[in-house]
Parts: sequence; structure tokens; C-alpha cells
Amino acid sequence: MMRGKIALEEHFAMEETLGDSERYFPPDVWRKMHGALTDFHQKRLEQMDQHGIEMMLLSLNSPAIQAIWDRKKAVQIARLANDHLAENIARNPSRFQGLAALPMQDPDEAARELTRCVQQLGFRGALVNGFSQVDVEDSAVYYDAPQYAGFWEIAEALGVPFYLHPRDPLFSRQQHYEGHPWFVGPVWAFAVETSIHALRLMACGLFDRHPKLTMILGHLGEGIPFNIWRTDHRLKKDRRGMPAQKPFAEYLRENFYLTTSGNFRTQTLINTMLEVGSDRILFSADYPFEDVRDAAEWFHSASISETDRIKIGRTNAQKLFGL
Ligand code: GRE
Ligand code: ZN
Repeated sequence: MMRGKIALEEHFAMEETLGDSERYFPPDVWRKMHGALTDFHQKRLEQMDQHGIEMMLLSLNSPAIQAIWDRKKAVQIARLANDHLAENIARNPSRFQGLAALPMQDPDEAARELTRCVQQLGFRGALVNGFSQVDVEDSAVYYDAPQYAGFWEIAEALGVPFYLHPRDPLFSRQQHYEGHPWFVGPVWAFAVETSIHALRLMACGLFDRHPKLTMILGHLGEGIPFNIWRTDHRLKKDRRGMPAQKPFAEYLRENFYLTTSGNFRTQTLINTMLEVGSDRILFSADYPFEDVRDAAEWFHSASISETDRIKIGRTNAQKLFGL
């Protein structure tokens, strides 16, 4: 077994956000999940020790802050969550580090909170759960919108990665899942929702304006590596006025890192390695929504080189986060 792994899509919840995860689980599973989400120092550490994970970068559950359409409340709960995380990290900083929750409802406040988290709390980046509901419940604001220009400037200047994590589309916008509720959440909808958001960021020219901006996607890239060639191939024939200056595959290789969270499949990993290279892939589990055991046992036996296993399991994350 490879010891010393670093995992970075690993979640916690607090009272104020716990309910957001309940809908994804049958009641008997939820009872265990509930405890695992709020625990830092018991079962979580046990699982890490058992499966060779030296460090977890922790983040709030989903959608949490992004679903709080009252801006002031979003700002307040984000601060509360980040302070709670910082207190728990302080109890065991060699095993836990943090990614900030951000009130993207208010771009200036989001930039301020990211700066506070990085400079005062020592967090290593941010993890944001997709689009934000802003001011009214039935709204979905994506971060290619012009009001985020200043936020991205500050994120790039701080030099820390922004993890774009899944959430579901709003119920009022789930027409394509009607009659098929089994497809929402991690089964299918998370990947659709998150991949289109990432593609929007690429398309709007964000990475032409901010070439040093670093994003992370989980689940081996939410399907993007498998389809990126076709996307570029068709856009070459007809750009349709899209602002982006480079092929998307280039942004994927130069501005994105991808993690193995919840996608423990060698065939898929190898496809991703062939698109972006092993320097851009990072081990993660997606605890407690996924078992650390499933992630680790798969990763240890995956038929890749030991050089790549060490990079993906540990050294890429050390370099990216300055650990
Ligand atoms: C996740 O955070 O990735 C997640 C959820 C809920 C269910 C499954 C899952 O938030 O992977
Ligand atoms: Zn997750």
C-alpha cells in the first residue's frame, strides 16, 4: 500500500449545512453519513490511518453556501464554516488542511473571504459548489458573468486553486430528468452541471485574461477529458463568436488539475492521463460520500507506473498546495 497519500475532495458539514446532504441517502445510510460528516478527529482519522492517507484538505458539503440566496446570510455562514474548519485544523495541522467555502453571491465579499482564509487562516485554496442562487431562490449565477472579473483577479493574485465542485441543477430546471429522479446527484447530473460550468469559464476567455489561474475538477474531470477533442474539433469549424482564444484542451492542460474523487476506474484514469498527463492528476476519495477503502484499494492496484502513483498520490498535491 502507498502510504503518505494526500486527498483533497474530502468533506465536512456543520449543523447549518448538514441537511443539504440528507436528500442523497436512504435513511439508514444517512444515519452513518451524518456522523461521518461532522466528525474530524475520530472515525475520519481512523480511516486515513488504515488506508495510508497522511493528509486531507477539507471542504464544506454541497451545495451549502451556494444555495443561500440571501447574500448577507451566505457571507455569515461562509465565515462560520471557515472558522469552524480552521479550529479543527489547528487541532491537527499535520493531518488536516483547508479549502475555503465562499459566498459567491457577493463577488467582493467572496474575494475578501478568500483573502482572509488564505492569509489569516492558512487555507490552501477554495472549494465552491457550482453556481450560486442570488437574491431569489429560482436563480443560477455562473462565474463567467462579468461581475466576477475582480474576484478572478484576486484569486489569480493569491495563487491558490479554485475547486469547482458539483451541485444539482435547481428542481425548477430539471426538465431533462423528469420521471428519472435516479439520474440527479452523483449518478449523472453532478457531472453535467459541473462540466458545463467549467466549459463556460473556458469559453468566456477567463484563462486568456488570467493565464496563472488554477482550477480543480473532481471525478476525473466530470466527463470533460473524454469529450474535449470533439468539442475543439467542432469549434474549429465554427467558433460561433466564442471569446476564448485557445483550444479547450490547452486550458484543460494548463489551468486545470483533475482528481480521482468518486471515480475509481483505471480505464478512465488512463484516458485522463493521455489527455492531460500525470502531473495534472491528484488522488482524492470524496469522503464520507465515498469509502476511503474503495478509493485506496483501487488506487494501490491500478496498473500505472510507480512514478505516476507517487505523483498522483502525493507529490503533485505537495507542489500545487505548497505542503
Ligand atoms: C459530493 O460531495 O461529491 C457528493 C455529495 C452528495 C452525494 C454524493 C457525493 O455532495 O459524491
Ligand atoms: Zn465531493
